[in-house]
Amino acid sequence: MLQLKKIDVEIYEAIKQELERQRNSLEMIASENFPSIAVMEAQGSVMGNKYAEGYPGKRYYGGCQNVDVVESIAIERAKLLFHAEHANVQPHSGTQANMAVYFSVLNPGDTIMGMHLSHGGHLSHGHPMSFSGKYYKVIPINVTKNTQLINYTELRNLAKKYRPKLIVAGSSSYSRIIHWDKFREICDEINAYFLADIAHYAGLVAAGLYPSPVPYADFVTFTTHKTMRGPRGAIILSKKKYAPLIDKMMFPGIQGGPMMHTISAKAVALKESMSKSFQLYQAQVISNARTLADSLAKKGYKIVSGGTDCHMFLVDLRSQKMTGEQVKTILESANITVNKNSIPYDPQPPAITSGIRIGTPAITTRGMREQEMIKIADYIDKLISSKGEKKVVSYIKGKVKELLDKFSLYPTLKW
Ligand code: DSN
Repeated sequence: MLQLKKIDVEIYEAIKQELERQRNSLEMIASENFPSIAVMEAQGSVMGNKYAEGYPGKRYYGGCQNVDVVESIAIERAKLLFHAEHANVQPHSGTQANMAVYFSVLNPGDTIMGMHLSHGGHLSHGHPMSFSGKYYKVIPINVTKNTQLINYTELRNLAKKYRPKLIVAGSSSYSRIIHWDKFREICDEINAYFLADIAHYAGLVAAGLYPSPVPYADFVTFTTHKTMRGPRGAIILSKKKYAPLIDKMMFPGIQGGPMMHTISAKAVALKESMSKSFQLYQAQVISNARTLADSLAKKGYKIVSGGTDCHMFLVDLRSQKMTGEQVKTILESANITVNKNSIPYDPQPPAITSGIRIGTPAITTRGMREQEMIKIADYIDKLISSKGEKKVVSYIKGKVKELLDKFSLYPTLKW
C-alpha cells in the first residue's frame, strides 16, 4: 500500500487503524463478517472503473465484454445456489433491493405489512423514517408478548383485516425460523405479493441450514456481506414472470451504473458459498450462536424468545437493570463489539434500548468454536456484572487479546 501511504497519509492511517481494530476486537455485530482476500481483490479491482448501464449483452456503453462475463457468471451462480428462476445482482444495498421490489409492484399509498423494527424487522420494511414508511401505508407485524415469536393466526387475521398488497417477511434480529410457507398461504388468501428479505439468513439458506423462502416468495432479497461473507451489496431473486419488471426498476428505475467491481466480488463469494467448507462454516456459526446463548442463559441472562435457530440472538438486559447502550459501551471498552438493539415491546427508546444483539458470523470466520463461546460468555458476564469496573475491564481486555491472538485475521495483509 505504498502508493496510498505516499499520496494520502490520512486515509492510509485510518485504514491501517481499522485493520488493527478489526484484528484486535471480538467482532460480534450479527451483520458483519470478514470476506476472503479473493473477494476483496475482486472488489478492489479495475472492474470499478467501468460504466456498464444495462445488462449483459444489452449495455449502453462500449467495452463491456469483460464485465458481461462477470455479471453473467454472478447471475448464473446466484440462480444455481438458491434454485431461483431469476437473479438481479446489481443492487448496491439491501434497502435498494427492497426498494426495487416495492417500486416494481406497488403504487404510493398502497398498504404493506412488515415486521416492526423492534420485533425483528428492518427500516426498509415500513419504518416511518424510511422511504418505505413514507410511501406506503404500513401495518406492522409484532411478535406475541409472552413467546416473542410470530403468531401466524394473528398474522392471518391482521392480513385479512387490512388486505395489504404486499407482505414482507424477514428480519434483522428475529432469531427463530420464519415459516415462509405460512406467509405464502396468507398472501394467497388475500392475493398479496410476498417478499422475503433474507439479508441476515442468506448464508445459512445457501448452506441448507435455514429454510429457503425461494419456493414460496415472489421476491427474495438479500445482502451479500453478512452471513454470505461477500462484498457489501445485495441481490434480488424472483420468479421468472417478474424478471422484466425487476430488471427495469433496478436500472434505469432506481440505479444508474452497476458497481462492476462489487458484482465481480459477489460472483467470487457465490462460488465460495458452493463449497463444502462454506457449509461447515455455517453449521459452526449456528452451533456457536447456540452455545453462546445457552452459556449466557445459564448465567441468568434472558435470551429473547429463549434461544436461537440462526447466527444471532438478542439479550434482554432488564433483569440486569442495564440498558443496551450501557452494555454496548462497557463491552466495547474491553474490545468486544456488539450493537444495542430494541427488544420486542421495548420500554426504552431506540437510542437507548433494553437489549444487545450478538452474532457469531465474524468470530466463526476467525476459527472460533464452542469452547471459545463459553469463554466469551464468561467475559461478557464479568463485564456486565461489574458494571464496567475499571479493574475488570482491564483484566477482560487482556483475556480478549489472548483469545484473539490465537485466531489471526488476514495474516498476509500488510499495511
Ligand atoms: N444494519 C443491518 C443490521 O445490522 O442488521 C441491517 O441493514
